[in-house]
Amino acid sequence: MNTFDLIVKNADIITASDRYHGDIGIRDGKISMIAAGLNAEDARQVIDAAGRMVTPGGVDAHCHLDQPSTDGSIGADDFISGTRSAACGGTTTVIPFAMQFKGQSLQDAVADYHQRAEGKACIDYAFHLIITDANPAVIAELPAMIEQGYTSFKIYMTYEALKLSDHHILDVLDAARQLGAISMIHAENDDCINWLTERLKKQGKTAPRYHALAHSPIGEREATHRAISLAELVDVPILLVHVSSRAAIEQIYWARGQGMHIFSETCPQYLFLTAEDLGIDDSFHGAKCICSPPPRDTDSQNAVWTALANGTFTIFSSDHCPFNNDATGKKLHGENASFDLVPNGIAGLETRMPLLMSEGVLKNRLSAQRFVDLTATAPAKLYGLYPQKGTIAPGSDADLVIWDTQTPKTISSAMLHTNADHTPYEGKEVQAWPAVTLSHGVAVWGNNQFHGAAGQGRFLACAVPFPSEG
Ligand code: DUC
Ligand code: ZN
Ligand code: ZN
Repeated sequence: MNTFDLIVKNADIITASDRYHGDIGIRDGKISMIAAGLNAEDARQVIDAAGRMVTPGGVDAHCHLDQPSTDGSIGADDFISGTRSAACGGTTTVIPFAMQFKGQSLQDAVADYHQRAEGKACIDYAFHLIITDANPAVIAELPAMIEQGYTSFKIYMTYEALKLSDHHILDVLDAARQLGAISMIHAENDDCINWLTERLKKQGKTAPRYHALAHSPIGEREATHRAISLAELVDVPILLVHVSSRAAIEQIYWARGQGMHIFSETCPQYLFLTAEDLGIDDSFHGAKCICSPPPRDTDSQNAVWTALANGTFTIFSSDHCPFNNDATGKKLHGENASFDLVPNGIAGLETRMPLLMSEGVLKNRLSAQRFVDLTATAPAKLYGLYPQKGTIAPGSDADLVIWDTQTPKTISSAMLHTNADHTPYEGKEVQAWPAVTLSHGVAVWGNNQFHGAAGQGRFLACAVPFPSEG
């Protein structure tokens, strides 16, 4: 009998802290041994990774799959197409959202999302809760939610159907503190957005490009500072999601300097798109890139790169939330709809890892170890999945990416595995793509083909990130 099911030989192994050469022995879906010179005859299968970086499979901790929208639009990806697309881009764990409708119990919300995921997910998944109604009965449900493995709560400061008042945010933060959970905050000032939107519309400025003006970085900065202040009041760590602007980054940097436990996330759209992608004229074309917060200017792009490299950002996620460019999605209200009626969100699960590897690591903006931390290790730690996920170590799941950095690729919608009918990165050149993605030691992507199957992914119950010491 073979000792290993698979050996990945001659790998350039990269973790968040190390880079070294070795062979990775895999058995029963787990990494069982890492050593130099494992005997190929001890394995049923061998992959020679000579000259190739091998990183942990990505953990994409921000994506929206099969999430019903409050405006009737329909997201392009369900759990099959979304997780298939993730696997083909090197992501082996996703943490989408289970969104509570106002008036719904959290228990009912998670039951609904389990039905959406079961038998469909091609890679492993956990859930964050979106809390839209923080009444006392909902707060009282949180200990049971934690017990069941939902240890992160997303809170919105904007969007009429989702937002919480500062009072209710404090209630959730207080509960998170007692339970050792992490709250994820969408920080944009709702009144600023509504006031600016009204003013722009009165001036007849309704094209997609005005979305970027309505969602001003000043509103993002104010809400970021307010979220930090609320967390300071309660004395609890928070994570600021999808941070887009230099102004917001400066608030986070300041708070860290004060010793506060502020974690933060950014996304590919804030590195590779600008407000100009929403249009430089009044055509509707730019609706494809409407997301919130919107892409900013090159100054903010530079600030995002710096904050990724210097540790201000904790994690790098996609905020994958694709809508087709038709009446189910971007054109829900027609081809000339005002920007505020266009569903927010873009596709990003499949391109997240290749874009950051290509433009970050291969262009020397980030070390390979920092890449691993941002895309896999830090999200696994923050959301209570480490060390099962997010690293290359004996005992960890054999979720790995073997990288091809020798074959240039031009990103096109046709080559991707999402159901979305477009990508914001159409025509962009990248120099890196997974040659092979392993999930539990089995190739789900290789030879430019998806080899996974619906239902292969398993639900992961998350541990609390901040357990009490006592
Ligand atoms: N903004 C969000 O907050 N969520 C989904 C997509 C988006 O653009
Ligand atoms: Zn958000
Ligand atoms: Zn989101």
